[in-house]
Amino acid sequence: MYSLWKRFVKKDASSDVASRIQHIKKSNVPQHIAIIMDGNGRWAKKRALPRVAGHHEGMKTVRKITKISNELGIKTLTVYAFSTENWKRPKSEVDFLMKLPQEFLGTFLPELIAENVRVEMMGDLSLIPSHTQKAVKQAMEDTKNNDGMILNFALNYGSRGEIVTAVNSIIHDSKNGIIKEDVSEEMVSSYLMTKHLPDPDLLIRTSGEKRLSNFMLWQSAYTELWFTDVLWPDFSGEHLLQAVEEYQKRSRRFGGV
Ligand code: V0D
Repeated sequence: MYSLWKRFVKKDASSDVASRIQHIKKSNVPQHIAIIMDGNGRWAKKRALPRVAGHHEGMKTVRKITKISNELGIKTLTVYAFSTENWKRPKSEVDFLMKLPQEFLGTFLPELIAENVRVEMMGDLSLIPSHTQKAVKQAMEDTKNNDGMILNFALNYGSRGEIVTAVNSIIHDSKNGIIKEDVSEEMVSSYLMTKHLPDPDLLIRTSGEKRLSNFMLWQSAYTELWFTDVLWPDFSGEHLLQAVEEYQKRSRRFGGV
């Protein structure tokens, strides 16, 4: 009877989130995690709610996962908020999505500042509505001196477009004599929107699809990929811990000589 009780207590303690965080932090935490936050529409459909209700719930999940990522000691979290392909959605849905940054920042920016998080963006901001631009630029400005975790939003981002822009800039700088040497991998990296960031160590995609969908193609050359059927609004700290634990197992297996 006693040993059964002891086993119960032990099991309960080892699955405790706080102790798992401590365990994870002792070895090889991914520096940079990138997430494709898929399944918001499906989450809403399952509940007979409009698609935008799923997007709204997904926004709250971004906040939740930012907090636990910070606690884990992750240095950069990049989330795919809006792709260059997402403009093809109905105008009413796009209009709703473009209000989410303001709501997110209005609700959570004070907490992010208190947690020393720096908010950054990658993507072509010039094409998003000016009210959205204003909110995200203000957030970047308000957090630019924070030296904790970077929360990097991919907004109107597409990886092939990013690479094409980089190639054109390289050609431009070559013609102007700013670049004299041959193109190298390091040079291409230094012309991407992620030039100041390490490549992602771990890429998570929720909701069952197993594709990169034009997200960080160059940067993900060596990234560990982790897929789950869980829909983004249902994604929890528990799932993030699972992904990071799996990442640590893989890098222990392949990392050693
Ligand atoms: C909808 C799931 C936070 C994916 C998450 C403009 C689809 C919720 C932001 C956000 C979106 C962006 C910038 C910023 C602060 C917050 C966001 C969009 C969509 C598209 F500075 N969630 N979120 N932006 N969704």
